[in-house]
Amino acid sequence: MIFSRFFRRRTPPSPQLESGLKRSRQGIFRQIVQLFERSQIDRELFDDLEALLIQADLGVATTEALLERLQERVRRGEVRDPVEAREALREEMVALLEAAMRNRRVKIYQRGVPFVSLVVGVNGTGKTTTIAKLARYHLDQGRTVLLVAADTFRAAAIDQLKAWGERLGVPVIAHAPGADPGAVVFDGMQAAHNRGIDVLLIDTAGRLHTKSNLMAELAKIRRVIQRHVPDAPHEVLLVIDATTGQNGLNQARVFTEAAGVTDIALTKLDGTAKGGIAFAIARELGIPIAYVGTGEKPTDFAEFDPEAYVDALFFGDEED
Ligand SMILES: Nc1nc2c(ncn2[C@@H]2O[C@H](COP(=O)(O)OP(=O)(O)OP(=O)(O)O)[C@@H](O)[C@H]2O)c(=O)[nH]1
Ligand SMILES: [Mg+2]
Repeated sequence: MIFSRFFRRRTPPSPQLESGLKRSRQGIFRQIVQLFERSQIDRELFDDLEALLIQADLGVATTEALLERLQERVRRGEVRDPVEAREALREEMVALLEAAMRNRRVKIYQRGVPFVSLVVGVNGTGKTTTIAKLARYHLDQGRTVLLVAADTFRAAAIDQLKAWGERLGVPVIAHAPGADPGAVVFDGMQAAHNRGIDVLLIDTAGRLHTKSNLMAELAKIRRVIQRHVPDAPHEVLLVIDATTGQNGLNQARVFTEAAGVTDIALTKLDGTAKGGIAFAIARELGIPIAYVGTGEKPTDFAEFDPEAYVDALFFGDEED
């Protein structure tokens, strides 16, 4: 793709991001890049761009907002040809992600004082896998980690977390299936305190059969956490499966009301060509994306960076 060379690439993406966004980059975003090979900016260009952005899962509202900004720059005479339009699109996409990043709470890790991360989300979105990735990430930063199996709904869920704990060499606090999640969290908080653990990662059940059930359970877990550490949880991480598209956004709204979500982990980006969902999340929820999941292994994970994300959508294949 010759035209991709015209982009100014400022942030080298991690190999995880580069391979994780491959499907998006080689699918819809390649077509977007190709749109700007035309000789002039016209109505058709904007119409085609609109269709592709919606197809990439940005959602109608976010697509309209982006096009509006772009058209405004054309009207003001800042953007005069397709190459400038493409660069402007890239800038506006980065700005959109950065706006949500401004709502980010600073994460302060203190040795021996547990940083409490509550991981929530719908069934199968990748909560437990993301916890394994986070454990790996914190271990790499030299922090001690404890996992808490507060998804007591299924025996397999507890076993899955224990298996990750063994593989990563990290202790896991678990009770029998069907136990009270609040009681498991209580033990987890106490263990973290007694052992001087730096990071506590709490796995929760994802079932959503009634919203009031979910709210009550998460509220109880929060109360138990706060009895030990009043300003915790320091992070309420909502895990969203990128392959579920706009549906994921609706789930996110429910969890945001129920759990006071502070950050998002966007998973399974490797399994979709619709990496545009990140923009819809950022604009419509205003919640920062903290991490992305790009595969099933603990290392298939990256801290979110708006520029690196946008750049990995637009280019990155050496063979192009
Ligand atoms: N390709 C890919 N698969 C992933 C990713 N994250 C998780 N998975 C897979 O998605 C499936 C579900 O992941 P889990 O971590 O068990 O999801 P969960 O949210 O804990 O599910 P429940 O406990 O049933 O609510 C597993 O097969 C994971 O290996 C990712 O980033 N990429
Ligand atoms: Mg799970």
